[in-house]
Amino acid sequence: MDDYLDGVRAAHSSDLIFISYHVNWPQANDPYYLYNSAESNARRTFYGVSAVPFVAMNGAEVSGSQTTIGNALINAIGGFSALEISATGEYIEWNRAGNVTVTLDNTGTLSGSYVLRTALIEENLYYMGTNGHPNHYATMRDMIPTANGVNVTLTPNTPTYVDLDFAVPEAIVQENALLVFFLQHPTNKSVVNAMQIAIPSLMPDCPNPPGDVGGDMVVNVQDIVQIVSVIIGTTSPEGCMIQAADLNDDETINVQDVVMLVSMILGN
Ligand SMILES: [Ca+2]
Ligand SMILES: [Ca+2]
Repeated sequence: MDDYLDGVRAAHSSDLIFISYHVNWPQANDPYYLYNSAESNARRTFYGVSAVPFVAMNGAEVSGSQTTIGNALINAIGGFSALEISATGEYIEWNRAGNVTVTLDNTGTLSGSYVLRTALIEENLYYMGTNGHPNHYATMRDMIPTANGVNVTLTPNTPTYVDLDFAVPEAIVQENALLVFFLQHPTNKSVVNAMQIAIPSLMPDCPNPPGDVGGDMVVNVQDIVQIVSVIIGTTSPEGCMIQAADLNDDETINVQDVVMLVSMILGN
């Protein structure tokens, strides 16, 4: 079943968004369950799952043969949604934190209470489970801010905006991480729409060169003053400043970076 769904997913990667919640069976020590068992359990309980494999679509279980399940997913592609989800924001690789503004563009008649849920998922995990399935995709690592999501009240023909702060913990490979946003009805569990955004696409494209801590596009003695002020805490570093200051790319700004900057300026 897992292999089959992986195939469906690969064949329709631009149309289908998956989130894989790992549970404690058949294997109680599944590392992706143990990593965030509280939120995996919260999602399992929400859907009333008591056995796996379990596929939920629009809040309801899709059961039957794997072909039946796969076809149900494929047939849902292209379905109309009166609400579009988009997100913009910034993620700073260095401090592994970011912020996004999610727009729920309600161009139709949807109204009332919904829940915006956001999952931080990780692709391309490898762990040989007791079920013989080693490759794990779209694995839920964290729910932002929690598995409860954010309650929103929709008004017809009116966009709703949700601001979210998030972090990508050390255990997760940033380049393989994505945020999945989905708007869900709180009781019938139907999903109005979903979208996902890759974490690397939120990383700022810095115009300033390495060493240009001040951001004036020139690397000179002023940048030494600026990097020192970052280190002693006089300046709180932001996006491109951080990237330019961390010259040895070890995700820390310290005296080693100052040494490199000085030698850069001296032309050594
Ligand atoms: Ca500069
Ligand atoms: Ca450094």
